[in-house]
Amino acid sequence: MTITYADTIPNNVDLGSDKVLQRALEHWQPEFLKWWTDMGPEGSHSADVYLRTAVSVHPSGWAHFDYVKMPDYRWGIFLAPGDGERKVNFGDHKGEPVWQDVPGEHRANLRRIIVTQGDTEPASVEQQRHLGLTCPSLYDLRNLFQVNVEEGRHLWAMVYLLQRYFGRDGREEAEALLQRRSGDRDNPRILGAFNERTPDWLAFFMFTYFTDRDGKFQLLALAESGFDPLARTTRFMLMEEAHHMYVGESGVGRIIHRTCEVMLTHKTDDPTRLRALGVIDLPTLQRYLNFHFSVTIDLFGADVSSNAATFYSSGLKGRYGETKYGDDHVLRDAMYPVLQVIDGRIAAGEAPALNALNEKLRDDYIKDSVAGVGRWNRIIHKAGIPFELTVPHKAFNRKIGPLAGLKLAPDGRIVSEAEWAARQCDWLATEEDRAFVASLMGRVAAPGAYANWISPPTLAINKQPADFEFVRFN
Ligand code: BYC
Repeated sequence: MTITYADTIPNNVDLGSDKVLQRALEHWQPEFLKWWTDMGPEGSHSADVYLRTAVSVHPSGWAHFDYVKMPDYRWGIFLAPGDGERKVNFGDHKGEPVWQDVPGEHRANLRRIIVTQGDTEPASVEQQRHLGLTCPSLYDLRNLFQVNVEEGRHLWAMVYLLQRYFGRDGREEAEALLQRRSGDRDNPRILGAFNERTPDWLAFFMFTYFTDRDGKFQLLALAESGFDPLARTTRFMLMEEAHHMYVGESGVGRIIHRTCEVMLTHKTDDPTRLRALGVIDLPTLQRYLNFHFSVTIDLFGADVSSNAATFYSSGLKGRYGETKYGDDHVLRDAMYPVLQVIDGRIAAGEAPALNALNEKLRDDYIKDSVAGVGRWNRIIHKAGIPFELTVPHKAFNRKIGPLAGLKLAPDGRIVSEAEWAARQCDWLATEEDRAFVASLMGRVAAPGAYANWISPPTLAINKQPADFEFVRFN
């Protein structure tokens, strides 16, 4: 069978003219579809979903809405436009023209970065695959599916780079991306957070708020890359990532809104009563937040990392907003604050800025995360409720880097093993919290209907009303 990929895969990389790439994709696409059938959203394959499909990189083309069956979604390959003049703007190659091909000496590191990025995309689809069965509304179901197909497209974006620029190694890596499985004991996904479960919709909204935001910051750092195809690919991915974070922020915001409404109507802040009234109490939200925040900040890697220094010096991965810095963009003489553990206590320290680039990106990420938590707090304050959500201390519940394993309260106070054991249930979502949240999850799938524990959106998608039939079941 001849498949005309240039037609079925919307792209701006002239797929039709590259026979080697075409053959590689011919081999990979059926494997991808098999993976989607086995590991993609459960029970969704025959539904018509009102999806946004990117058909070109132009403003009029990347948000094309229509009903689509997800297995027929056109996973396109897009690079943001290049200007032909771009120079490497940091590291040892600063000032040289960007690379249109992979420099031999950086091949292994580039491959590793692309594979790590690529691995997160199918991982998140696997983590979310059962959620459709318990959607709180058709609007939310559609958003979940939108996120899922776009993560699939982001996998395509990384697989395109692997297959186009890394020959046989790239083809093997592309296959391995479909073989690892989130949470699998023998063949897990690469990074920790992508092996956690996303068992309920509160976890999904927290994940899309916090963990997709790691995506934003990592992609922004890769968008600075001296390897131009990677920079241009990630720049286009960022446009989709913004919607995923919006799903998370507005999802948590709508849960808070609904909880506050019930708190005011029933004049209570008692978690037990609120749970009996079928909404998620604010302390439970805080414990979920603490979990997702701490697991996500681990994704930035160790505070001091020679890998990070190498990625930067060799021009592969820059800083978030690299060109906005007024420094030398080489960082050989600069220092950066990091936390140290001395005699079991946390102390302020310093590390060479080059080695502390993971920490720098984590700090940028934390600032951005805190801003959205402030917007959630505005909903609570507007309701006149004296409660404030906060992000925990950055050393809280860490598993990666020198802070890993420290026993800390969310406010940063070092606690004894005994206090940790006794209070952990106040700080991190417990099995009982998760069981309660799971008990609320039931499928609400009539147009315009919303589960009791979440408010309808103030704005639906593509100017459609909140009672639009976002998903049609067949
Ligand atoms: N879990 O030197 P270090 C997204 C490993 S999210 C497990 O600090 P490095 C998305 C590390 O591999 C964005 N292992 O590492 C969001 C290394 O192993 P080896 C994804 C970890 O290389 C939602 C060792 O520990 N993109 O797009 O400086 C939905 C030493 O660590 C972890 C990227 O991450 C961990 N959390 O930094 C869908 C960008 N952290 O070599 C999608 C590409 C570290 O000793 N990746 N290790 O075997 C990178 O830039 C880097 O790989 C990292 C790690 C920043 C992740």
